[in-house]
Amino acid sequence: GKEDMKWFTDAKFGMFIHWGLYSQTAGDWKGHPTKGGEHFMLYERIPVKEYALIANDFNPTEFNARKWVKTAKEAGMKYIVITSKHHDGFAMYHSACSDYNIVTRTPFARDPMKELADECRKQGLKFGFYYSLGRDWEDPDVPTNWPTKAGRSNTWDFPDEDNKNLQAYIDRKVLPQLTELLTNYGEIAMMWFDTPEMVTKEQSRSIRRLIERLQPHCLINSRIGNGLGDYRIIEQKLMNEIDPKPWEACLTMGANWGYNKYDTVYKKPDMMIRNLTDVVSKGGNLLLNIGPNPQGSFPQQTEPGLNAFRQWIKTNGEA
Ligand code: FUL
Repeated sequence: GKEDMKWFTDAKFGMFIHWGLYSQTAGDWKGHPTKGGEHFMLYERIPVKEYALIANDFNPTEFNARKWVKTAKEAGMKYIVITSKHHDGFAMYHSACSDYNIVTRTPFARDPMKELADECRKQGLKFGFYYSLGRDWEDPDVPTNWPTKAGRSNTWDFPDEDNKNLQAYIDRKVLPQLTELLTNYGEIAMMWFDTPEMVTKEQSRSIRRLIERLQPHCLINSRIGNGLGDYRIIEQKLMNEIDPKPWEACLTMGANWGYNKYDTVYKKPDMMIRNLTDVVSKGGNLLLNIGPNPQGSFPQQTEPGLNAFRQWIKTNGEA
């Protein structure tokens, strides 16, 4: 409902976190640098079987939910949105319906989504999940057929694009995983979908219905597809004019969304502050992204920006 939008339009500023197996490889694959950042599995056409082996090394022992949430809070951010599953299909939480998940497959064996959800509640931040919808390179039934045929789906493991059945994937993975995410983690403030691509209106509707049933106050971004979201997002750009309808700009601090060790030049702190004031002055929210490193910490390059926000808030009050 309309009232559910209020915390969002009041919030102005949130933290986006891209964290997955791609954070572990950090821009390298078999000794060479890769293109595509967190999309390198697609760029390199890596078979799921091989990509899955990254999980054996995934052990971010420095991960500390209390610290992450505190860092966001001190920077003036009011909510956190984190990748529960990116395009690679790997669940960053304990999923019972797919063993391709962090608890089952990695030596880390913890559910960081649970720890973060609990910490956000404790420290008074809203918490939401990113979920890659129309791209999943682990599932055999996800065609993208866009922008050119087979442009963005896993055609090396699963070459038969024409016989992929998106509905089978939605029934087998999407709806069950959304049910888990909206049942086992307390109040979820938003579902932040990505890449709806081939998802039909009826499919978007069924996803929306499920969310409304499980968590009626959960906001849904526009990438649920087919005009069925509650608010609009823009990616890696700013808005030209004031938009009175709720919207959010997502920007990343470095060049990639997921951690990449070759990504060393981050936005200057004064640039980030100008981005925030620009977005807020036009009626939007800024969702500013950090990609945690293989140890499970925020990269040191994020510190100048985060410090600047902390200082700025002291002087100017909250955005
Ligand atoms: C894009 C994705 O392809 C990127 O990896 C990232 O998640 C960004 C926020 O959305 O569409």
